[in-house]
Amino acid sequence: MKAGGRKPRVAVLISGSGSNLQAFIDRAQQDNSPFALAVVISNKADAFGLERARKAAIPSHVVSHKDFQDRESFDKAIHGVLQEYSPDLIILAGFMRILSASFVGKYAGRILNIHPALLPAYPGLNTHQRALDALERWHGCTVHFVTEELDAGPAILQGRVPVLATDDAATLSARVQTMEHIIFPEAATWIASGRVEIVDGQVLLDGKPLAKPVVQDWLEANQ
Ligand code: 4DW
Ligand code: GAR
Repeated sequence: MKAGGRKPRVAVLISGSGSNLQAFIDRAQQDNSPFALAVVISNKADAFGLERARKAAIPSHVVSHKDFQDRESFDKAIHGVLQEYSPDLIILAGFMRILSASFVGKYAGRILNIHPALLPAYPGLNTHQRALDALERWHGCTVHFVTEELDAGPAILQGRVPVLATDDAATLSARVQTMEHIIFPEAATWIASGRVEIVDGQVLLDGKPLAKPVVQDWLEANQ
């Protein structure tokens, strides 16, 4: 990622708890951090992630979707805040508002989302319960580039976790979230350090086309 000789700047968009934001804060605070956190934006004033940003001394803004008549004007307001911080990369960390095609176009190839399933399996909501209901043996999370089509942009990295016989949606979700906190900053590191780029909609890892996302297994990550 070209960032004009400085560390790539990351903006994190949140709506809630911000545990993924915390994983980015922890990574950014390490000595060899490949990126700097420039700003946190929440569409909800009571998101706990705002508290995490405050503790880490990262500027934060609330842009409530309720203050705008339509999606375009909400997105323009988000864009306006982002412009003050000139981010190189935008992280959707549990951000729950659909961004319009024109917004996504302005930041093409520079927006990442984490989805709590092994895409293309289980797009949409309620993924953990749906995986349990289908008696899946494996579940997980996917970091992907955001395009205007939901849960469908090119995937970079997946975290795979076992589904245990004793799991309910809460225990499965907790295992998946542990993996999210590992792979999301990792994927951002690949982009910030120039290992991953997107060219004509195709993800390149170390210059080679990535036909499928890299898969990181639970056991590997937690040994
Ligand atoms: C996502 C997809 C749909 C909704 C919420 C989140 C996944 C991540 C994401 C957030 N914004 C995005 C994405 C994405 O993948 N692609 C784009 N933008 N372009 C969803 O349906 N949200 C609804 C509201 C929920 C709420 O406020 O609680 C909505 O109407 O926006
Ligand atoms: C995460 O588990 C993420 O996978 C999910 O929201 C949670 C946010 O948690 N995202 C989606 O469902 C996107 N469709 P956090 O606020 O603690 O990071």
